[in-house]
Amino acid sequence: MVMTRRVAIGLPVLLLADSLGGAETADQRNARMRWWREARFGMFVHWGLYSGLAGTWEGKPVGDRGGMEWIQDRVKADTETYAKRAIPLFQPKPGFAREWARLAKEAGCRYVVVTSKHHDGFALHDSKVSDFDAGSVLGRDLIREIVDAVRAEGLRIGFYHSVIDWHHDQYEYARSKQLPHPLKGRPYPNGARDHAKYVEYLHAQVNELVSGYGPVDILWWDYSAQDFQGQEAWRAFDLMDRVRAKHPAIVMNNRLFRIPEAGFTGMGTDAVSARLDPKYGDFITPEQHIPATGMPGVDWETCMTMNTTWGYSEHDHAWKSDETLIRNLIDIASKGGNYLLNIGPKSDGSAPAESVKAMQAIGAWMKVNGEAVYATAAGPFEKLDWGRCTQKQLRNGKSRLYLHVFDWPKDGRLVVPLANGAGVRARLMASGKSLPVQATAGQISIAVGVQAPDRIASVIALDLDGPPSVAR
Ligand code: JFZ
Repeated sequence: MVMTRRVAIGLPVLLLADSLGGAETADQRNARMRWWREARFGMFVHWGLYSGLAGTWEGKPVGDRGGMEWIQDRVKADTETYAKRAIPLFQPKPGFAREWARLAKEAGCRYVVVTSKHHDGFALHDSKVSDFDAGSVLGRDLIREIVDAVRAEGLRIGFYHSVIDWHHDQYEYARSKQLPHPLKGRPYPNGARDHAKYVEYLHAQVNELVSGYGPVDILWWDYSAQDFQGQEAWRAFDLMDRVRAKHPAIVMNNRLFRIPEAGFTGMGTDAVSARLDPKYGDFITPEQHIPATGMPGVDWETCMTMNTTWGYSEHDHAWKSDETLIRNLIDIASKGGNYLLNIGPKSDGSAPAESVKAMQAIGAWMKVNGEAVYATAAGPFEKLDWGRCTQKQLRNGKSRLYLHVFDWPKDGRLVVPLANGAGVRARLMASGKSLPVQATAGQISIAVGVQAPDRIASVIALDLDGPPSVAR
């Protein structure tokens, strides 16, 4: 049978699409993406051999900014040297995964994406096609431990999987000028390489990850270059088909490719555009920044570190404040995107104290205001001086706006540029208290009092009898 680009999602009506060899319909895609869109908030985890090195090499800090998960490339070490230093330091404690899962749950995350393999090529699962993996080195299947813990908290699980692989002796790193490699510029130490053999290995390891761990909800690929990407570099379409054959409802990002049709305008973490043909993936991945106007018309997720490194570094103390992290979450949701916020656990799996504190602060805010983030859509206003807005459609044509107030009005009156505000009902999310509303031409004024309930962001719910009409 010819495998279509989209394997039917398994509902009878969807099998028709597959049997007709058709692509997934918009309704089918919306049904598959629904949980992800409603989730809005996930926890990213970067953890591997680099975590034990912690940004230190030969007793000296490699730096105090930037990704220390790249330490092997930053010190230009070959895999043998890197492994010899890093493996003895990588000592996952029992129960590390349960701590992660509980932290994600407490923070209000709905999914967890963990690095099954980063660029160094070390696999966290017990791989039968590699000896550079947790099974061979530790006698443990760390992915199994993580998947079980995440599911036990009722969260969705995703794998970040790097197609770049600095350890594999058939990976032809000279094929790209843009992709990094610790040996770049030097001849292959083992003579001629056959990249097709590496791609076979890549597919075999991905097949292990989508075959042995139950339902996988997200495949977070990373990353391609303009000069080496897609089917040529990774047999990308075959890889996506292989994954979808096992998990028809899985959600995948766009990073197997680096072309305009896949949402890329060049290299660099902000070289993204709101253009995505679903055959290249399901969502766009702005990294370390929030697109100023969101990415209308496509699914997107901003991934971000809490300091400046994805993998743990004992030298990076540039932690973002709770205010910044919570307002990022709100800003992203107000533009219709997801927030994938990273923790970089230490070599034993414990999360840095600063990360725990930040995730707990976010969780405390979400406990009160989560309704204003989960399952919301981008707000209708282009710009609000005092904060952000998310919205929901309610039954029988009614709608609800969530006003996230960052700067509380000193005069106690919050002005909203709503043209059809007559009869609107306002209440404070924190207390449920109703608030008086005056509607005049082209705006409403809500008597909110002079004391903000939350110094970071206070939410007011506005119920309308129809869709909002924004004053021009
Ligand atoms: C990639 C990884 O290199 C990084 O370590 C981390 O895992 C992040 C989430 O994903 O970051 C990138 C990807 C692409 C570019 C730069 C950093 N690029 O195209 O310049």
